[in-house]
Amino acid sequence: MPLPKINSSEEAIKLEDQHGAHNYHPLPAVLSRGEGVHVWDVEGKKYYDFLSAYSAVNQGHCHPKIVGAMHEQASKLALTSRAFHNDVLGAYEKYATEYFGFDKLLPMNTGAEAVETAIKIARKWAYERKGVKETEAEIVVCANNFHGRTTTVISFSNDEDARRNFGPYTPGFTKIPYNDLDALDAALEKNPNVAGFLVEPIQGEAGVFTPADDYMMRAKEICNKHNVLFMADEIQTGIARTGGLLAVCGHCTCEGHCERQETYSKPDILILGKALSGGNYPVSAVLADNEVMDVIQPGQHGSTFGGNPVAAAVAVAALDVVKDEHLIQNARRLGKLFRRLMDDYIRDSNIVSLVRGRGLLNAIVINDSEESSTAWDICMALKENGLLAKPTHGNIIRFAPPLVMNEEQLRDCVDIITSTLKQFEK
Ligand code: IF1
Repeated sequence: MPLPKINSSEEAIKLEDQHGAHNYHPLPAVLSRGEGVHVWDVEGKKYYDFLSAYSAVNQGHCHPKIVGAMHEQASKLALTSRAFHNDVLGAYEKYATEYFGFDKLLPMNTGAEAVETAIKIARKWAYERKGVKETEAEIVVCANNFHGRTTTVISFSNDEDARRNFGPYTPGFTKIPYNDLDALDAALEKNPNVAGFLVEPIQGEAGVFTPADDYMMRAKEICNKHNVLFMADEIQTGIARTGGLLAVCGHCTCEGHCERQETYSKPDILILGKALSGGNYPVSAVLADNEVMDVIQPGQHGSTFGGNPVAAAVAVAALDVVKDEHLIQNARRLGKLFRRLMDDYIRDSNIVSLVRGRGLLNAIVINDSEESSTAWDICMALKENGLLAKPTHGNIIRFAPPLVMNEEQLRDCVDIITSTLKQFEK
């Protein structure tokens, strides 16, 4: 039976409400088409997408090169499982490991699966390479982290909505304050059983918290000092989003891995997802060098779809687009322009207290309580004015457009945002 045609947004929302689990509270926009920086709803209204599916659609909606690669591979060979080889996976793994500068890649599907995989690798490395006693490995994480929604991952979350009533929780995690190097050093000094430090280079869901410029570099040094794996979750910050190939690349804007990276804090374990496929297909990956990745031997980890031919073909095309269209430079340049234009507005605003971020991952803090509906109301007004964004926590609105946006479009979006905010000035 073909998918029934949806004739109105209201009809679509009713169907979801009646037949779908209520695990989200979306803005009442029912999208039916996407192209580049724009999406259209069922009634044909056009919007700028200023969320990019939480930084998955960095390359723009339905990029022809990525969709073409997906269609071609899906029409030829979609899934073999890893019980057999296929003629795409190895080529993708070679391409991606050279692209990011690591020896090996372990392919998975969702971000949370990649985080779980990284946790398993770190623990196994601790037992088999560091000499930690079996079952006593500890992983240090940061307060206000977001690394996904599987049971182990929410075990170390402090977001009550994400965690409450999902116990019993997985042990083996120590929480420290974000952006606090002394706390990291103390935690690693105190516990010789620490396997890894799992951290977001910028805390996205927490409200786009950008740490001190040298936080990643010095955290890596502290991890090295204590023989602890530095595990970077770049699922949201990676792949050009923050104006570098990775957020841990610091100020380097090279369009791929380069050795000249005095500000590059190379992770021992790199975790990718979201924009690894440009938002066209669930593709995630864990990258590491041999001395870490080789703790995984046949039969010890995997997934039905992990490394499937379509995912491999899509990821290669998605990474090509990042280079072909110079998305790193564009994100850096337009991100600076966005924050400058927003700062010009904020100077005289009483509704916005600040704008923060790096590259095209930014957020504004609304001058109201976390419990107020102001941020939501502003996003509803933005929707009416043709721009889609959504609050993260309470009074913070994240702004993350596709990285293919041009300056004229960005200026148009800033005009929409500031004119909408003016409606809420007190
Ligand atoms: C939701 C936001 C939340 C992530 C980082 C791992 C994952 C994510 C740094 C897991 C996923 C998504 C999940 C989505 C909303 C969005 C999100 F931060 F991006 F806004 F929730 F915090 N590491 N982030 O950001 O990847 O399994 O989703 O592929 O769950 O509501 P995933």
